[in-house]
Amino acid sequence: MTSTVHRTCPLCEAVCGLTLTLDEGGHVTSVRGDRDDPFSRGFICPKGASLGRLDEDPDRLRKPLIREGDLWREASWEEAFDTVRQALGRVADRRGVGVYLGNPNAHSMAGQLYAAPLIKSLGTRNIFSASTADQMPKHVASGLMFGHPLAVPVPDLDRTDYLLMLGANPLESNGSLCTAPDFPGRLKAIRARGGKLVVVDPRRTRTAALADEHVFVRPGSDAYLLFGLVHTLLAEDLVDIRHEVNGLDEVREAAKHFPPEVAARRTGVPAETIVRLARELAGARTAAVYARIGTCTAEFGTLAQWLVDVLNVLTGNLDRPGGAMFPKPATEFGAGRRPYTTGRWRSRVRGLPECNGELPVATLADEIETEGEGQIRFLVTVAGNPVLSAPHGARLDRAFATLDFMVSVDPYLNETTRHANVILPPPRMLQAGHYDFALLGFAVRNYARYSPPLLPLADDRPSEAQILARLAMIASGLEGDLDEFVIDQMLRKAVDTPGSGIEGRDISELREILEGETGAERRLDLMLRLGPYGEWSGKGELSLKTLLDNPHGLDLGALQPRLAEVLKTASGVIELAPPQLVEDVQRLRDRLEEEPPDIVLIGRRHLRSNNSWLHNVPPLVGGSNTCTLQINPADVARLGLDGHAVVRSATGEVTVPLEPTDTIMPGVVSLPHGWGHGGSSQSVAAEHAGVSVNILTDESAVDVPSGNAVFNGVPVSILPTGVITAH
Ligand SMILES: Nc1nc2c(c(=O)[nH]1)N[C@H]1C(S)=C(S)[C@@H](COP(=O)(O)OP(=O)(O)OC[C@H]3O[C@@H](n4cnc5c(=O)[nH]c(N)nc54)[C@H](O)[C@@H]3O)O[C@H]1N2
Ligand SMILES: Nc1nc2c(c(=O)[nH]1)N[C@H]1C(S)=C(S)[C@@H](COP(=O)(O)OP(=O)(O)OC[C@H]3O[C@@H](n4cnc5c(=O)[nH]c(N)nc54)[C@H](O)[C@@H]3O)O[C@H]1N2
Ligand code: SF4
Ligand SMILES: [Mo]
Repeated sequence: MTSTVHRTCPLCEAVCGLTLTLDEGGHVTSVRGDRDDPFSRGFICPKGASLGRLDEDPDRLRKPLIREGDLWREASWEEAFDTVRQALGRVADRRGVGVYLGNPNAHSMAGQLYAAPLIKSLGTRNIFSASTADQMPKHVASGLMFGHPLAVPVPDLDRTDYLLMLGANPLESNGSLCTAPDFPGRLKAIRARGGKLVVVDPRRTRTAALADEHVFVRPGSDAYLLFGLVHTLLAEDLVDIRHEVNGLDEVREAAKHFPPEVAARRTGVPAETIVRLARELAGARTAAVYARIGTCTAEFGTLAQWLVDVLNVLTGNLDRPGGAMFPKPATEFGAGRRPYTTGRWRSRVRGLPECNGELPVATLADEIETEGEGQIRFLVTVAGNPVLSAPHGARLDRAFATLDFMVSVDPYLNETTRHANVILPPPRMLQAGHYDFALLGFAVRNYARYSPPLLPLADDRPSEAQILARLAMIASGLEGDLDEFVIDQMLRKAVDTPGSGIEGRDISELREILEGETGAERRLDLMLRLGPYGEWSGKGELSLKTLLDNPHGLDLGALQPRLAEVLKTASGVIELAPPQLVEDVQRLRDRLEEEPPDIVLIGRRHLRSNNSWLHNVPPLVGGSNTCTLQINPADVARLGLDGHAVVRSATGEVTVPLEPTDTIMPGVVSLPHGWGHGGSSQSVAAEHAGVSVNILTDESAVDVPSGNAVFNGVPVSILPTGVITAH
């Protein structure tokens, strides 16, 4: 007997609905796109199609591992947790504890519901995550402009007439900070309805090839280009501001330094193109500017993210259909703190500012290696592989080896977790429930879908939620049920809040009403009920049951204007020119005076990779998914290269096969990240090892306001192999 089941794909931000066939033994025999999902409508990509292979990868750990010297042995869950408890007991000062949270936490209920209590129980400010190797510039820009780091406007893809997209390649990535299953189809639809798509990228990507226009831009220079656009809008009086804003004069003043001719010099985009794009943006019936990883993980990441929304405001496109809009997720983010600010504390060694309660991963190695009070000696990693993913990961590889103790929650023994003393593996993906707390907050349609666990857990095996809850309880030294504690706190707050749909009601009665098989489900039920469509908000009827009754997901409608609801600035209006950002403009001006490097390195993604961890699935590696250096043929000739080359940066060097292609600008080379496999339990990945680009990226370079890593625009030199040079 086979069974057909449905669940959300947990692998990327597109949240596609999947239809799986399972055999009697619970093995996946087929995976298709779920045609009845109102959001993804049957879309699937090769990663989703391989979910069964990934889920049953024989190299996934089935039991906890304990390391003794260089030897690993399987252990019982009790022994594994006890080992952690004892090691934490030996930590005299919790300031010496560090935490690193990796990207899959954004996709799992465990990460979304239990990482925060774990951090709280550990009682340390040494919190690091993949966010500072990714989107922190957007959070900082949104926090300062709109008052909440999660108030991130997304392009209204399905209705816009004009999309200006920078540093994103959704035909490979399927989109980011813009949850849109079948992103490629949605882009094609813009053109089909007579709209225009412009892609700005140092490479002519598959996304660029699909666009009406592709604009080559020099890496790291997007902030100049965006300022050139702002300058033109203001100079030509093309501004149509539809909201109350502070700081227009300051924006005008700052933009004065970047007329199109100046922007052209640095970006390589002709001044006429900049002027034309500004006019097109202003002239389009509706338009949206959207910029992603290519512009975030860059030297001026926060300035670029800020200017994106300055443009959306100036052109009258913020918060209107077809423009850049704020989603209304079923589990809405909370009030946030007022006013939003960064730098409430600073990192011990480099003095880098805290953002959203965390410190830049670019300084994690400093905090481990530098002696003194608060030196990290005990590290917890959850779903992260910073040895391959963090800037200068090679240094972290060495630093992790010096720790007193490390515990990793991860299904694999890999480049990072090999340094752990204890590895706690979560069970199969199909044994976990799935709700996209984070990603639905960036969705281009309001939508909700819950997938309950499809397979039961074996008796002694904890879910990932239980693993993290257990670690949190060990760290807090408290006894009891973490979920019920959280539920109690949330209910107390809601019944005390005037005007809440359950003001003044009896807490124990409400607890009785909550449904769910697990603590995680009960918490989801509560969040849905209290959320903007929820039964207990007085505005709707949504609860866990509604979602269980709609296994293909629930369409909650097109995005609606809602700026007033999301705006949390102290002034109550949009802050168009936050002082921290205006201050950073000087850095942008200073850089204008410097000679740009001859060759710079950028990254890229391949449809069948997912950061560092899908290279162990045979159908996903090989073919065009390889770790090669894309380089323009003119540079190959100029530098006298052939076959392979040595790429050298300030932090290290690697030897890589060349992939000459005129799709990349001269003076720019590209290596994908997540390669460089070794020392891991992943046997297939080991055969396709590649090299880690993060041997070359420099942790000393950060985007100043956010502390975000700089992966794009890294100065490098390229040398023929066989040439021996002094180091
Ligand atoms: N040079 C360069 N570096 C980059 C980037 C780049 O563009 N260029 N991109 C950056 C970006 S955007 C990101 S998000 C980061 C990602 O940085 P990380 O999150 O540190 O790296 P990943 O490769 O995503 O590692 C995910 C880890 O989680 C494990 N894992 C997978 N599923 C689960 C699960 O369900 N539970 C648990 N507990 N573990 C799980 C995997 O085995 C793997 O060890 O990399 C960054 N690094
Ligand atoms: N298949 C696949 N999908 C993924 C991932 C994956 O590893 N593989 N990772 C997921 C994660 S964690 C994330 S954060 C998202 C990221 O999603 P995207 O932001 O779409 O990421 P990329 O596909 O790397 O596209 C970034 C583009 O920026 C360009 N670029 C580089 N430097 C610059 C620059 O200075 N300026 C401009 N304008 N462009 C530049 C690159 O050439 C590249 O085409 O993807 C997610 N989805
Ligand atoms: S696009 Fe993303 S969510 Fe959709 S099937 Fe592929 S990996 Fe899964
Ligand atoms: Mo990411």
